Amino acid sequence: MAASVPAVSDLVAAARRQFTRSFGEETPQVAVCAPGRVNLIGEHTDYNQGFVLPMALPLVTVVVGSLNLGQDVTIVTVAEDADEPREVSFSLAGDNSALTPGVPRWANYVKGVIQHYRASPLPGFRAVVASSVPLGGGLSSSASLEVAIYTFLQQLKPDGGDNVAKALSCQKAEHTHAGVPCGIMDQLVSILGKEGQALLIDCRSLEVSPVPLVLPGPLILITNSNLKHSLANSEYAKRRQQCEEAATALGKKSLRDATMKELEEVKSRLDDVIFRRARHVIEETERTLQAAEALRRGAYKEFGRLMVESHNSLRDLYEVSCRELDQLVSAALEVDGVFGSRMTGGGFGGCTVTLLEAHSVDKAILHMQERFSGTATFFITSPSEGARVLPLS
Ligand code: GAF
Repeated sequence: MAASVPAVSDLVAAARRQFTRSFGEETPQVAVCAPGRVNLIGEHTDYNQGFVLPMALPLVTVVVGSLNLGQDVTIVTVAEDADEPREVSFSLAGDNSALTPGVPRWANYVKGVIQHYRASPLPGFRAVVASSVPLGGGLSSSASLEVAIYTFLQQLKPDGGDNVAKALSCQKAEHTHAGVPCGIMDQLVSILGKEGQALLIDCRSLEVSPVPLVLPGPLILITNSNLKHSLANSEYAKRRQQCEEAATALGKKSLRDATMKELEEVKSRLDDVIFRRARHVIEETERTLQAAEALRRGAYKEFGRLMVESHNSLRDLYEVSCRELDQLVSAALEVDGVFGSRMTGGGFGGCTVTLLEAHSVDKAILHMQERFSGTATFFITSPSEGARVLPLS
């Protein structure tokens, strides 16, 4: 059975209960949320200035809170599996030393966003964070926290309201405070997500074009392997560096500018690993454009085929998949009515995404459960709204 996605109002209610417990007040002044994302195709292309096709999820991070009179900040998390202190306090007075990354690690995202916020000085605040985005599950729990905090701060002190600049500030927070040299996809889709639409993002111009998912159409099934990935400790930074090496060898600013013909021409001068990394990026960028076109036409079989090609390339050329994700994808593809399936996000654990006919959902879940060596969780999802301010009654 697919799990149900918790309602945003339930998360807000949980955060408000904690707010009352922690601060002794009934009603916070502000409530906001920002979603996680699933990437349909275009993996490891964003930091190569290529294309990506993600959509915002109904899974969100909620922040509720109020302004403090001074510059003191207290934040409490209700995250279920936080194995670190759930409360952190610091002062924004003086230099920025209070914002240095440390423990608890979840608070580093908050500190990073404060540090890179586009208006200063920021007032102090007290806030509670609650999230339905699985932590470390490849669905951008970190970007959703960054964007939720930024959106919350915008209610306390307006920053001019430019969405792209907001995404870039949140991305910077991830670079400086989580040590992950991520691209821009996760933050941008968490801000700009639209109900019923995937977003084709040009990660060079940062232009975003909506790609409607027409109803009644196929469904999107997310399968969490529950194998936690750790981007910071993983090979993510190494992949990025390998791509830069390939671009330099090709005499290009980024792999976005390279063609397979040009890559073949320098093959003899390139290390085989670098060649394979570059090949993935060049072909994945092209696949993403084709996939967006296929989705617009409702050509789901073609879209599914491109998803599978993407997965195979991530497995064989980019080497960011793992046995568990491969098992889940292979199992999904054995079921009638499945158009395509692939790992999604940075890799090394986390989730797969599967496009399938509505009548095949139960069969697909059962089959994946049977074939999978671990314990997976499943949910059906649809494209949802990006970051927003929530009503408080
Ligand atoms: C992670 C990163 F944060 C994104 O920027 C992107 O590179 C993705 O991995 C891989 O496509 O989610």
